[in-house]
Amino acid sequence: MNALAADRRAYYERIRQLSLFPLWEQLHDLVPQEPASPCVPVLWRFADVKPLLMESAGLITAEEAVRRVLVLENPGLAGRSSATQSLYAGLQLIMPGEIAPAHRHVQSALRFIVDGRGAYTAVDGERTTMHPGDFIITPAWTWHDHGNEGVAGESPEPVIWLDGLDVPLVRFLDAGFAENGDERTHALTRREGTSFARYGHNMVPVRHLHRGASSPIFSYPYSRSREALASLQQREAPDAWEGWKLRYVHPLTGGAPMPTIATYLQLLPRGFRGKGARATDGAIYSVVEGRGTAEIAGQRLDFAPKDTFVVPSWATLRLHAEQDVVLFSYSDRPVQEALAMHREQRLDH
Ligand code: GTQ
Repeated sequence: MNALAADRRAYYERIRQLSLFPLWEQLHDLVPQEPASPCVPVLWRFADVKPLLMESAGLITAEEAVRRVLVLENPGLAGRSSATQSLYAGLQLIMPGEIAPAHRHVQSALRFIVDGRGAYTAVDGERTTMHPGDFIITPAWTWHDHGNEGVAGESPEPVIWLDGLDVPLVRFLDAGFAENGDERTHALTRREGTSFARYGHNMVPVRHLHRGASSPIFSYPYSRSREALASLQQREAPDAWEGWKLRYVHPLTGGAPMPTIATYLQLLPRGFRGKGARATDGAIYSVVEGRGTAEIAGQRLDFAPKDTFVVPSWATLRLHAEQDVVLFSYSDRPVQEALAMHREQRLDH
């Protein structure tokens, strides 16, 4: 080491005592030329995770666990309970007869129903029955509990859904509050289907206007969303990058259903070979129908129904479909758009 390098080292050590360090050693990391996320492409096969989730039911009840969830932690973000830098993902299991008790928190949550029938979630006094493929929201600070009473006349089934929350974002902002309910279940004040009847048909009540940053629709049923994609498929050519892709909306604003998380459903026709694109919002995908491949930053991940995978920020994504494929996805795009920093780039191959 030459004299200057030694002097610098000694100086750095001295100023460290006062919690100071020289910007010039780290400027390139603090102000990168483009995003270089530590988040990595990753896929969780449902065939691997389901047996482990079922095993957890023998170790802990939903009641004791409060939420019996296996967290899908990005290997590039170890120890941070994060799927991407801003968003959390987990697979939650509720066995027949169980209740996951009422609580509320500042974190916004979505449920995307992956497997099984007969469970419900109750949000702010209204129950919603879960069906595979339904997208259900739990807006910030709303009371919610989950249960599984089965479907009348059918044998009871375990129900598994994907939880998507803005947990890392709220932690980053140090803005998290939560509380438990006094009772296991929060009192029901509206009949099931009320929010959808009021707001789910391209109409809204004249005298009952909901105010709030989040959608008054708690459940966006798969049957309706899938039908929209099927009828588009019959009427227009697919986009060369993303097939037919629709975003879920807050019916009063046209924006995302919750302020921090955008959600999408897309259909890729059998044989589709998408062109590459990248965006600053990394995303978590849940496969609803069909097999295919996601090529993410050059890495090929083969997916099947009910698998979950992560596309990091600014990683180039190419989607290939062996069969008709339906993908649900969520990202922090509304946050980036509110802050005027969202960018995307579409490649022509
Ligand atoms: O269902 O309320 O996966 O509070 C993580 C935190 C689910 C929930 C999670 C939660 C929930």
